Amino acid sequence: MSTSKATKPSPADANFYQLLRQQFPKDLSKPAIYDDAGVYSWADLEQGSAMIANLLQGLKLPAGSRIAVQVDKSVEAVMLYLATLRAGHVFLPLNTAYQSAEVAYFIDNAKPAVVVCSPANFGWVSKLAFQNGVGSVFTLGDNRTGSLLERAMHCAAVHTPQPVKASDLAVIIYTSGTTGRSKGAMLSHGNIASNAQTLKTYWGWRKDDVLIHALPIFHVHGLFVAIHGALLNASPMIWMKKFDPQQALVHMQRATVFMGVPTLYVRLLAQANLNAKAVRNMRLFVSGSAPLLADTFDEWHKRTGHTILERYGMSETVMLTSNPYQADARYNNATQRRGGTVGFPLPGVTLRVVNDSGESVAQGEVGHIQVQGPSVFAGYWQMPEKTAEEFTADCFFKTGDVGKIDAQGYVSIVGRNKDLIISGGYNVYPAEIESVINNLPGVAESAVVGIPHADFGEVGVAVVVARSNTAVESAQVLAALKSQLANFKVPKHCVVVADLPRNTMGKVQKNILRQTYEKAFA
Ligand code: MLC
Ligand code: AMP
Repeated sequence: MSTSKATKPSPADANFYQLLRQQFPKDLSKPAIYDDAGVYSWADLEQGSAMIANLLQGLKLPAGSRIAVQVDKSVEAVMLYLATLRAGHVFLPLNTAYQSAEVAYFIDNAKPAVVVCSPANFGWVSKLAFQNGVGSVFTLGDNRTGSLLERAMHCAAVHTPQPVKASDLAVIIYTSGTTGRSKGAMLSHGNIASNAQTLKTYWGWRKDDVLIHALPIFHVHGLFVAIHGALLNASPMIWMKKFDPQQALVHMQRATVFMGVPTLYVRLLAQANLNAKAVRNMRLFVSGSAPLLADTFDEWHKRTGHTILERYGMSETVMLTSNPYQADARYNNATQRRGGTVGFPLPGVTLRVVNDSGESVAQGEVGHIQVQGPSVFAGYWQMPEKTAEEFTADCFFKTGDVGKIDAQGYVSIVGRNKDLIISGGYNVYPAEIESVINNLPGVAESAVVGIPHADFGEVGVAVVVARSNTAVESAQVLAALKSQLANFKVPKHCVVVADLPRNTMGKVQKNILRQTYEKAFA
């Protein structure tokens, strides 16, 4: 079988794997991924994903079945992603930090046909899955173990990708909501393909590029921006299971592209041996998922001579804006990557800033960011009302971010009108944490706010009020949260107070709490 002939896909032949496969190098024995365990070739990716795709197809699931995956980072997990695309099913990645109540919600909401979990979690995950009517539960370890590979080993290593339309679903990414319950953002083959192609050109991917892959693969940044970028350019990836700044510096000797959330740059800057010589082979440093502080941007330039390229995106939209890599003819051939900005709307993206009444604001004025474009999602999984609320009548998506556009066209994000904390690149919704705290014995009410933090950018602080005549200990609150929530959601500090500040309408004044605890991690 061969899908390598570069033909234009027909409308029913928009399987994103097909597009990726067309870009694989002619010589499939070349290295595709350098992992601690060895080197994976392009043939390994093609054949490994074919075997898993055949296994999935052998299950005779309806097209578009959800394949929920909560596994540690591995190359085989990438094969499973590619296999899901090939088989015409929908990949549903889950953060490995999620605990049973969180996973139970996703399984109940998404009704996956297949769940793949790490061998260590098989007991509790399979119980949840079978209770919810999931047909098959497989395991996949990060050391090539587990029932998924054992079963796939017996399947054929050739597979023709299922024909799909560009509008058919490829991935559902869950993003928490202000109500504390996650919404599944539905992304189609067309959404992810168009964004990957746009970034390939906009970031000037070169034939000799080598990407350091240092991010988790259950979110848009690591799964789409990084993996799609490398695969679509036939560039090898150096695979890091977990980010380690010293190891990353070693890899920079032979890599050219690095992508990270701001925390990774902060941690790299803490290394005494980070200097221009250490990164002399590098071409491009990309940052996103959270605001990059001006200090980090400036310090990086001073230490390495490189200017970090900051871009902005969301699970619902993939990438929306980017600072220029090369002269952007749409903006007077601007080449400058400006700290504190997220650059220009990507080609094909329309971005506008509006006031509370939905009217466009004057240039330079702050307002709500709304977007339209080929990578903007189709809506939230089985939440038509929520989807309708998040789109304007003229079909712009309301990002929930607040920003402005300057005279040269650079977009800056200055805040959010969603109550959201972004910690180390992960989203934490205070409402979710507050509802867990409020259910703890002895608690009357609580508020969780984001406080500046040198390493994670922002972290949560929980402010708790006890019921009258009841004693509540902060340590107990934190321990209870740790036992129920993904670790990154647990506030880094908790204080018990007599009452919460409120305005005349009775609403908790979170701005006052933020000011009060502003220096908690200074
Ligand atoms: C880990 N911890 C965190 C945390 N990560 N706390 C707050 N925020 C985080 N992000 C906590 C753990 O609970 C633990 O606490 C302690 O820190 C150490 O855990 P660890 O697992 O050793 O942490 P570490 O491996 O150092 O992880 C830090 C990190 C990781 C920054 C490398 O968080 C990370 O990979 N972040 C990237 C997230 C990402 O890819 N986002 C993209 C989203 S897509 P304790 O108390 O248990 O010891 C998106 C769209 C877009 O936003 O535009 O890209
Ligand atoms: P997620 O839901 O995990 O996809 O997170 C998307 C959110 O991350 C966006 O709505 C922004 O609030 C934030 N974000 C992503 N990139 C940037 C950036 N470069 N600067 C500031 N915020 C960002």
